Amino acid sequence: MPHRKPPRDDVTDDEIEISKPARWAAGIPGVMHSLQHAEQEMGAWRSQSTLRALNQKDGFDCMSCAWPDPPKRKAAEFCENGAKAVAWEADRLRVESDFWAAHPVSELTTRSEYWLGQQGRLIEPVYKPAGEDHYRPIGWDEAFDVVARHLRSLSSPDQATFYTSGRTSNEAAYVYQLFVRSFGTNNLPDCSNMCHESTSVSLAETIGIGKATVTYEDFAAADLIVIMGQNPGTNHPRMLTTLEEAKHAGAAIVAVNPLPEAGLLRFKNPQRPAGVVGRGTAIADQFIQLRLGGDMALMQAVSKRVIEANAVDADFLAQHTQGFEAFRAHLAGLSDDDVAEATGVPSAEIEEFARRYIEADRVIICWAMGLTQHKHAVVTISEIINLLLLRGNIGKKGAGAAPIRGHSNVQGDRTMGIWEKPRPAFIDGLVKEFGIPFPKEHGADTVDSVRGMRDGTIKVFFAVGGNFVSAVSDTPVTEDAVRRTDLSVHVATKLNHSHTVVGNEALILPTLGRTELDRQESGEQFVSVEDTVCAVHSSHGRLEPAAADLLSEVAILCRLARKTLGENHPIPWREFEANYDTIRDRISRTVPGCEDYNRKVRQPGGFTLPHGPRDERRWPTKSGRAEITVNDLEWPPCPPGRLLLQTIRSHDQFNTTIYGLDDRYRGVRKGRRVVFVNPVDLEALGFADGDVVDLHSERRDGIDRIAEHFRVVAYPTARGCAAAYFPEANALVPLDSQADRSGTPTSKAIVLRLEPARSHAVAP
Ligand SMILES: Nc1nc2c(c(=O)[nH]1)N[C@H]1C(S)=C(S)[C@@H](COP(=O)(O)OP(=O)(O)OC[C@H]3O[C@@H](n4cnc5c(=O)[nH]c(N)nc54)[C@H](O)[C@@H]3O)O[C@H]1N2
Ligand SMILES: Nc1nc2c(c(=O)[nH]1)N[C@H]1C(S)=C(S)[C@@H](COP(=O)(O)OP(=O)(O)OC[C@H]3O[C@@H](n4cnc5c(=O)[nH]c(N)nc54)[C@H](O)[C@@H]3O)O[C@H]1N2
Ligand SMILES: [Mo]
Repeated sequence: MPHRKPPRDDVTDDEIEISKPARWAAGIPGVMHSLQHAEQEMGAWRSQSTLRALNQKDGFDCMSCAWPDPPKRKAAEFCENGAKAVAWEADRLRVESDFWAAHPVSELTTRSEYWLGQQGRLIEPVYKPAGEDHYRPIGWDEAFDVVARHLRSLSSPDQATFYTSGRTSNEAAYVYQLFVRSFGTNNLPDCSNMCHESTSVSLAETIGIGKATVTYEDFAAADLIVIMGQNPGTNHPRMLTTLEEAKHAGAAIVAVNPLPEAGLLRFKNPQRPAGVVGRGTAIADQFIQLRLGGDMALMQAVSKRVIEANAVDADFLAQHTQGFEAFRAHLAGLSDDDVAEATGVPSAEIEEFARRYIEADRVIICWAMGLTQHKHAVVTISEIINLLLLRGNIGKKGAGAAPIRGHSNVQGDRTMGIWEKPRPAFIDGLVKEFGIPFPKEHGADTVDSVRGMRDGTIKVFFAVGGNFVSAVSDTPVTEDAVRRTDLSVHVATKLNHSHTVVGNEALILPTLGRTELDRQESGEQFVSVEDTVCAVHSSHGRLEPAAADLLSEVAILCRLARKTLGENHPIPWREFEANYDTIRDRISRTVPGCEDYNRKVRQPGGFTLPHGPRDERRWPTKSGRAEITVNDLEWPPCPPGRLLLQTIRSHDQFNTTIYGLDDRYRGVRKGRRVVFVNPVDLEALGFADGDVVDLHSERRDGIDRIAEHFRVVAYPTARGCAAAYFPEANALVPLDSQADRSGTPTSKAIVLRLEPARSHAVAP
């Protein structure tokens, strides 16, 4: 049995160490750090051979982020954080059978995510019966019986909700949505609801398809790349290599962010000998430090200047768009004072940005959570599209809209039908293929599901992956909601906090990870995934499974379908489980763009899904044209004496999975309960660096939401803004504080009041 120093679960904030934020990202420390992590968890040999297969054409897809693989792979095509994700999954430790008797649920729920993740891989199904405080091992068959019994006893299929986190493969996602819809509901919430939903809503409306309009190759062909609300150095580290290549090919880069993130400033490439010494590559030619939520104003201000300078692409506008005249008229009334208040950015900087935009023939605009998690997120993204359309920057080489997705297969899951609001045509296709009815009424998204559980209309919670209660907002409300269910079920690789927040009965069903060999009746299987630029390819696990009787996600879902729907159900679940090719045959026939899927996905490097606007400037909107939209300017209000708080990721986490307690680039070590505030604001509010405070979130509902005991860090964020880590700060986001029309929790715009801490010692 491998040994590892037992993780400490008693770290207090008093140990937090703060130093200066880094000025550059990824170099020797990046690589060293990842190897250290990997060897500790996987062992030296396994880590070498596993990491070598990561993101190679015949290897497995990295489960960290959705950044694409380059057409020409390097020998080591992974980043520090990908290596951490692999090491975390390929852990040699196991949660052994006696663990469950030793640790009651009431104790586990007080443990940190860090501690839970460090217990090792889950290897057998466990069940917590009603009225008991312990999980206990249970057979697979019995476990499926428990779920099927609950599902069949519901008075309506809508009394169950089925969550997906974006690590699920295309094959598992397809089978999952088929099972859930055969059962009779569209309650298919997913992590997208909390992530890029605002993007999907805006793009569907403006260009007719909710996905990026660029391919990997476009980056090297761009004249200008704008990176808004995204921290690639931590969250998409391989993107830095792409940006570096684009810079060498002549692109300029503008970064728009309230924080001077290390990866946006300067990059030292660990894959090149020259990268690890010397000064590396400066990334951003212009850094616009704007106030949280000021992006809509910035986009409108730049669009206005483009129009005033007569720099629009009139032919493109006439041929491909509608709404330009109304947009021009609307922007004529844009007030400079409003722009200044919303952005906090001097007008000279906006002029410079506008000049760069006008001078560039090919422009890509990238964005991520800094834009999608605001109340006015959808219209903010629509303003990006407006600006791109003005100069024909969609559907040409080196240009386009580039939402950068989070989870490695979040986009593929949607393509496969994981969506609570399916298109009628998609459902019609399923009906035609399988010859049985499927529901069309929209189902519950993530926040709706919490409301349903809270109000008693949803009684069964089922999750394939993810960490629902830690990822959703208003933590105490969400926890309480799940505790009201009759049954909560998690399909997972490792323990997390959601598994300890249980319904009356609860199950944890362990599963194979993406690194592992997946053997079924017909032999070794592979799965497929889609990245953020619509490239679909196969992924082959390499390692021996963590335990002999672990089931794949596909197997779990097929067996559950058989138990729930009966052995005579017309969908061939048994065949699906035995041979994933049979699933892909159905994908070919029912998912647009996936025709001949089995062949195409086997090509080295896979294939790219068709995309009307990108490929041929064909716009699948209602009007058949790209829509230039008119949107009234919005930005988040912040009363005097308050700050706007955003919740972000540290360098040592993947969402709710905490790999370690350091955030190297931001100069934080040994702790996570920190709040970053501009020193001028700190002084004005009567606080100082090093103070310990409670964070209070203010909302008109009168409820005082509190996250206790945070160390104040004086930090060069934009004035009036603050930042703390997710998920520690999720308790501060009110459940009903959601983006208009997309429903995404507003995790980047919380009205914050600082108060001296009432208590001391709080768990990390
Ligand atoms: N290592 C690692 N990789 C990951 C993840 C992880 O947790 N760890 N998570 C994955 C997932 S699911 C996702 S969705 C992505 C997330 O990737 P990111 O979107 O980069 O993640 P966040 O940490 O939320 O960072 C948001 C960034 O936007 C900035 N920002 C916040 N508000 C605003 C605003 O109003 N305007 C502008 N212009 N900027 C703003 C913040 O300062 C920060 O730099 O990463 C994916 N990759
Ligand atoms: N305040 C605040 N809240 C946020 C955000 C924010 O920026 N601020 N970001 C939001 C975003 S962008 C997202 S995407 C969500 C993320 O929400 P989720 O996707 O629900 O959360 P994760 O932390 O990614 O889920 C990690 C868990 O997935 C399980 N897992 C890992 N690999 C596998 C696998 O191969 N199979 C299975 N079945 N399980 C596996 C493990 O048990 C692990 O603990 O959080 C959202 N919440
Ligand atoms: Mo995400």
